[in-house]
Amino acid sequence: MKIRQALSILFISLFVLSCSKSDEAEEVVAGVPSAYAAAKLTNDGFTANWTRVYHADKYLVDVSTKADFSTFLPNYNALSVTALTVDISGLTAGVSYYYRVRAVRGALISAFSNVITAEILSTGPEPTTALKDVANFNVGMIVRSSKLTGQTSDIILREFDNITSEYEMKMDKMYPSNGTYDFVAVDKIVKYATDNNLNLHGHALIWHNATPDWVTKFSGTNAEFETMVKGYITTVVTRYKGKIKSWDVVNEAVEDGSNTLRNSIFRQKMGDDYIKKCYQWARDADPACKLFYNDYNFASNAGKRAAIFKIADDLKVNNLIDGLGAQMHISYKSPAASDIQAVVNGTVSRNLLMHFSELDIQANPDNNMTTLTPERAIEQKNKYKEVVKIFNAIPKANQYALTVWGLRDSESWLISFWGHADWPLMYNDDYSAKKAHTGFLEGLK
Ligand code: 9MR
Repeated sequence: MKIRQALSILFISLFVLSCSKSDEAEEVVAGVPSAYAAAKLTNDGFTANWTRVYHADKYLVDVSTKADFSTFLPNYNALSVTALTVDISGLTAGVSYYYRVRAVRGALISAFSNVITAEILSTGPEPTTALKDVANFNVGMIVRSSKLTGQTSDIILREFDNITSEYEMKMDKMYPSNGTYDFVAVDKIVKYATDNNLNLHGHALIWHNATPDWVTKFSGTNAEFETMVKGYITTVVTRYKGKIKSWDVVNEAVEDGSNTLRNSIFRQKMGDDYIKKCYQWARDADPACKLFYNDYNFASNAGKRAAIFKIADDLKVNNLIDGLGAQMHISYKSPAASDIQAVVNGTVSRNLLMHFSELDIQANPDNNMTTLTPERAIEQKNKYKEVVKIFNAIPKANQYALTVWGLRDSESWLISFWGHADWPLMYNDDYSAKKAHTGFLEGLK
């Protein structure tokens, strides 16, 4: 009797155990696959891929040209696939497709995965509609005095209506030795801007990274140093009064990490209010000139953003600032749109002009590519679009310009700065437009 009792307890326990196991399995198969970004984009297809769902027998893949899947591509309405990937082909270049996946086990079907957008590469060159013809704001490009001719100039004149000197309007170039100025390059750029009716943004009077040696090793007293800086700012701003419509007076004054004032030679010799003094001298020299403060990591670092706004607030009390430059040396994956928007919101709420002053978008920030892949070109394009869209939505009265920091990829400062391949700009080396350029245009819509 005891043995029979023991056996029946054993059977009951095994039964309960097996029931609870199959319950578990049912729950698991109801798990939803996560769809990954489309891989291997070509001009007629892509590879859809997704995460494995435990115990699933197969997956059902939908592909549509509508984000709400109100219609399906023939053959791609619940296409049954046992692998975790399927090649989708026969698609049309330039069209966006959407895909989603479900997992199946026996009669059970999971909910839909997230929806992935795959943009099929357009064939042929990107459209070269001139940016300035479509934008309702000034579109800027950097220039070098030695490259104001040929195809570079053709593109500048076709696409842009605002220019910034990449390095020739900095103290190390304009004021190479005490008492001796060199304005040859600047004069050339000013003439180019005037002849071609381009707005010229001045960049940058005071920047710790472009300070000549004789200034960093200044031998006189602090008072003499200050007189020298006043003389320099007054001379330069007066010389180009009415021709250079705006200046970055102080560039990158905030220290990384601490977000306090960088201990530049200017701060050491002139004190914490060196910034205010510099803006006052620039204002006195050309009261109509728009004065900007310009810095990097303005979007990506909230602490730095606050420090920059504090500088602006202090200057604004005395009406010494008109605008803020957010450099926008960013990557295809960061900062988030909300952080870029925070820069805009803080600038607009202070009623200052906004200059996205040095836009370039790294496509290879992790240095894991040797050529720009079609997928990454699209991700980069989407970031260009996002940035332009945010700038385009700024109230007219607060839009100054959106300046791109370089024309062709190989000319970008980023290549030597990071020491590896990247393609951060809107033009290929053969002067053809990249997808990034199309992204800029799409951001204007
Ligand atoms: O792109 C510029 C590079 O060609 C110059 O050698 C360098 C020094 O003058 O400045 C680069 O531009 C910088 C800009 O003036 C300020 N923000 C950071 C930019 C990249 O370093």
